[in-house]
Amino acid sequence: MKELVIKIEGMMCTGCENRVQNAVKTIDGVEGVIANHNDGTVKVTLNKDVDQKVIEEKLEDIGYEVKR
Ligand SMILES: [Cu+2]
Repeated sequence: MKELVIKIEGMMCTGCENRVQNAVKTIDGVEGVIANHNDGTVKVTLNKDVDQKVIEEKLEDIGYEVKR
């Protein structure tokens, strides 16, 4: 089990957290997602190898800026 922590800009409320969580959960290999709008983190637990870029692109697709 691998965990990634990605920082993004633009989450303002728990609605955003849910939106992020639901979007990232659709990616194959993602076991769980916890988004926190207070610190802008998205913690992703993986059950197989997933390129971090795939997750970052998904976050950008739904309108958040990934901090690299
Ligand atoms: Cu929001």
